[in-house]
Amino acid sequence: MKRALITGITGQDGAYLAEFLLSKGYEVHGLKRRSSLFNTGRIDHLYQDPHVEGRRLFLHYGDLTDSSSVIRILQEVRPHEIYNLGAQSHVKVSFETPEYTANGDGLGVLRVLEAIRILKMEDSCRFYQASTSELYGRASEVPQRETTPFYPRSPYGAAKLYGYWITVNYREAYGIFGCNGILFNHESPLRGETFVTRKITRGAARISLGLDDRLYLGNLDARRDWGHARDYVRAMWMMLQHHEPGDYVIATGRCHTVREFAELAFSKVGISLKWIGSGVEEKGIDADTGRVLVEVDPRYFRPTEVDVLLGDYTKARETLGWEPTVTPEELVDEMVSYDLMLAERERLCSRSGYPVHPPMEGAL
Ligand code: NDP
Ligand code: GDR
Repeated sequence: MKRALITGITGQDGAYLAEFLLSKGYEVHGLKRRSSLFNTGRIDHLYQDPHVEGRRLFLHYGDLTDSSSVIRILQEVRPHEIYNLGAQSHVKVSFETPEYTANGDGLGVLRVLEAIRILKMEDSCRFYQASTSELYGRASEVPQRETTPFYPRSPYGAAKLYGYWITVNYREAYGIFGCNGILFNHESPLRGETFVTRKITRGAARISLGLDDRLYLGNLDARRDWGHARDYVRAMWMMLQHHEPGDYVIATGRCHTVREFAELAFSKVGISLKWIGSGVEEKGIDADTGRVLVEVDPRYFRPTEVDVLLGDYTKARETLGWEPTVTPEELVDEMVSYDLMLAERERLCSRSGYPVHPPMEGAL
């Protein structure tokens, strides 16, 4: 039985990947960091009682900022495949916590690679690094492909740049089967609520049920190539099954503005958004009632922005046979349906007199 270790198993991609690998018959191990509240909500449905024979999902406490825990877990698990997904993954937050982000997202990659070397697992273990389209930042060409020069625009992008190159270096220096997946934005109902797509689908659902009045967003002109996380974790696995290691762009080849994504999400709850004003004064109004539903809040602007990301995934298609299967419309549909279900549940609780605590203002 193949064994895989996933760092970041409690995150969006970690949850989809764990489910995918279990369905392929793997024994799956996850590195999970300690938190003061339960943080396994995304993988609870995969949980197996530790007292039951034959379980295939195991969690280990550790942290990418702690070499000793990384080495210990690798030694215990001896995985055939490592998927390094753990990271402080929020671009805006990386401006507030640049050193922390560099430590986890940059040096964290080195710690895993060094652990492979220390334990002499270079020939027995394949390594996937969660690289990102944020490496392109202010890109010199659109669409971006594997050969497009990198120009990161955030502490997050700069930390991931180190992770990218140290993976390439350990491949060339020590023969480690290391792959970089240069993944463009990918979303799902499991996406964190502070990323723009989920913030929008959640906001549209809550506004439509009368739980919220308004949604505050930052740069409406940013353009992103949004795919579905389920398609993208399959690409990670395909990279590690190929006969030689490589670096691959994973994208859909289509991009939309944040404004367009909002229009699509609101249309799914029966609201037609119309835009008035411009710049920070721009507002999204309900075309039928004139009520303001979306406002721009400069708090969500970034000191340096990435204007347009659009990926060319030709190499992945031709070499791995990978293709995205979910359209943007289907993605929005799935996310809005899920958020409508959550909002409906909250409304029912509140109507039945149970206390409901929405996130603190400003947290999203
Ligand atoms: P999430 O933010 O949903 O998940 C991040 C995971 O990393 C969580 O499990 C988190 O744990 C864990 N983590 C954070 N810091 C540490 C640490 N110091 N040690 C161990 N684990 C840590 O991200 P996604 O699932 O969306 O993304 C997965 C990876 O792919 C990330 O590396 C991200 O940067 C990268 N990426 C994501 C893209 C996307 O569009 N989603 C695109 C390109 C790259 P906890 O649950 O405790 O917070
Ligand atoms: P991104 O995702 O920065 O691309 O990083 P995010 O959804 O945060 O932002 C996308 C674009 O939307 C603009 N935007 C807003 N963003 C947020 N979060 N909140 C807002 O209110 C808002 N309004 C407008 C942003 O300015 C930006 O241009 C994601 C992460 O998953 C990274 O880990 C990953 O590497 C990249 O995708 C590829």
